[in-house]
Amino acid sequence: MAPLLRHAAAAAGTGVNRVSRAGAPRFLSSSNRPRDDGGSSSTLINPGNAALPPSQSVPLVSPSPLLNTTTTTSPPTTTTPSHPAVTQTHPSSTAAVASPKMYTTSFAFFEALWDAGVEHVFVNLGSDHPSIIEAMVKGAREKKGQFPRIITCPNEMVAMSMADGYARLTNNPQAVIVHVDVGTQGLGAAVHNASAGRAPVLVFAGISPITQEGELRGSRTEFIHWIQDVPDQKQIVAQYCRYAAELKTGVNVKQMVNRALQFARSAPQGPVYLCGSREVMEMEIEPYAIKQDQWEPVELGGLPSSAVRKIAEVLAGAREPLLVTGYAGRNQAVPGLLVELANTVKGLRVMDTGGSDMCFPADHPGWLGLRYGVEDAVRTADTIVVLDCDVPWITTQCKPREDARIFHIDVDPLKQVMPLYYIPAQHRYRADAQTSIEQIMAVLKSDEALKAQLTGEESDRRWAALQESYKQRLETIAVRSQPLENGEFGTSHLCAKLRDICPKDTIWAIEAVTNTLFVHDSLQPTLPGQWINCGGGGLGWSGGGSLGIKLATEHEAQLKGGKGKFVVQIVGDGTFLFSVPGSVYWISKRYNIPVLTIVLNNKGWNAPRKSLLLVHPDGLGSQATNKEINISFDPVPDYAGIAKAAAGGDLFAAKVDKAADLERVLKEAIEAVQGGQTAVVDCKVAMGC
Ligand SMILES: Cc1ncc(C[n+]2csc(CCOP(=O)(O)OP(=O)(O)O)c2C)c(N)n1
Ligand SMILES: [Mg+2]
Repeated sequence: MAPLLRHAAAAAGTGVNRVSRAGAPRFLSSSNRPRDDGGSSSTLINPGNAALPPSQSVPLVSPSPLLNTTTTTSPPTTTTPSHPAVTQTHPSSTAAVASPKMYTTSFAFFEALWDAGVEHVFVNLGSDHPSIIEAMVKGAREKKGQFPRIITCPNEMVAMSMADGYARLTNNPQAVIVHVDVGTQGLGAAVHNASAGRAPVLVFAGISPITQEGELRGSRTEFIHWIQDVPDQKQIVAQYCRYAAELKTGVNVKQMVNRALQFARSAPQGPVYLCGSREVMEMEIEPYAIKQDQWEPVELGGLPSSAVRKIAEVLAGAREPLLVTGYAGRNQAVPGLLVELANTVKGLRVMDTGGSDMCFPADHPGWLGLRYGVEDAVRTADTIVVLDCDVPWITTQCKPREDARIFHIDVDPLKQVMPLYYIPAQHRYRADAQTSIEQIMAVLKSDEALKAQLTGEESDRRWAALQESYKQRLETIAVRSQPLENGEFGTSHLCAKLRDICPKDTIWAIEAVTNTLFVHDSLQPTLPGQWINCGGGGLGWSGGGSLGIKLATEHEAQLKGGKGKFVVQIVGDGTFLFSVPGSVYWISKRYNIPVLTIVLNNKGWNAPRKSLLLVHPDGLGSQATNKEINISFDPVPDYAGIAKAAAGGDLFAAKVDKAADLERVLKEAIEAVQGGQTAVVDCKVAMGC
């Protein structure tokens, strides 16, 4: 019996052109894209497999022109065993007789992705993917312009980080295809990063064949199919995923894909994982469509009305109000709303905690910059609103006053995947940031008593004090951004230069570890979406991440007939090596994705020393050399050279160690990138500035 929705293709024209909260178009739905699947009354056939069990066999009805009922018109396939242990197992195996036009689970999977707005699939292929490869070729040939673009990724972590970067900029999930258990493990820290960074990404991996005697097409044909058969493959990444499931049949693959995407796109957004055996992915099914507009993510509400009034009243009466955030800028409408709030509640300051996104612009006097949980304003504030934030302060280093009024508004205030989490908030709400701030603003603007409280002398005094402290903050940063007397320079100077000479709307992809605060202070991002920080703890995000961001900005601009923004990756030297540069710069060259990479070369890992000193300030290691505590990169790798080799030599590679050369080299690198060539500049940075 065919699924009910199988004949819903005609009705599926109800898809809507979804628009993000920030107003930017997010998806091209099926309604914008002419389909050419030949209608929905096609036939499910499996011409060569007499052994097909009843659960996978569907009666023949009027054959679709897309489906070929004869054995095959393509050249006969010869199987070359990839391992001496490979044997041909069962005469009914259909591997050699499959029609090139067949409509399989894999093909429907790609259709589902496309119809859901997934336009790129980052792939690392293997023996689990014969039907995936067939589907990719069929799609490229038969559905030109209506089939996801496939990007070959020689390393899984880079693939996932690309999809992650793309999603963080656009909120539009892309897909990653990897090889069974080993490819899933190859995703490595990228799954952690996507989860921590609230990046919606759909990962699919094949599962080793579930039959071994040729009972079904896809049955085992290679030695490795035994070796890669594991008890529960999805458990490798499930704890980082919003949803992890196995495709057990092809007949509802589109529903399963959309269910996964619904989880990925519902707050808190994050990665999802699907896996399916070769046999299930090979299964021929009847072409079908679903009603795409029925698969929107869950919408989060705002604050209860009593809470809106309470927060508005406390903010209006606060002597020293503070807002701490980390992800609120993912919705690019929020930074502007926070500016409105800070212009209304004069004296409100906003601290970013580097969750991921630019949440508050550096040109507002309430800007405290990005701080990792340590900032005087946290110690002195009498009212704190924690808004979409994981770590507002680090209690052992810095904590709020005992009598501070603390409100926690978050899409995930319980931090459901963290075993240990609590903050001393009197009130906590699961609510959407934009809606919540709009609600609070509406009360502040309409209530006469509150309006009176927010204007007048006291308010003017606070505003003046805020301007003064902001001025001092900028002066401190400017002093730190000077080159050193010995002609060298630190990260602050380097980033001040970058800010001066890169385009104003540059998107910064940041993984600067112990230099992050200097980078943020000197770049002073002001535009929503302009700053994306890894946020997770799995080093190596920014290589793939910056490529994904560049791909996304180009793609979105092209849809409007324009050009994408300039993208700069700023990365620690240790982190550069974690990012798998051999893959990153090959992909950058292969797919013409030009980005500028700045390597912060401080000769190794500074972070472990900082961690050591926080616990053993006077311990043995505190006096030991970097070499002795095993954090030094000596001899120093040729970072730009590694990238150039990966790009087949076509890459702008440079090193700078003198402030006098910096501007010239950076300008050359920027020019190269604007001309279409990726650039890597290895910058020797002094410590602590
Ligand atoms: C995948 C992974 N491995 C190891 C670590 C532990 N770790 C945290 S910071 C760091 C050093 C990073 O070095 P670098 O990028 O040079 O930054 P720096 O410390 O010099 O600022 C390491 C190894 C990690 N976070 N992630
Ligand atoms: Mg370093």
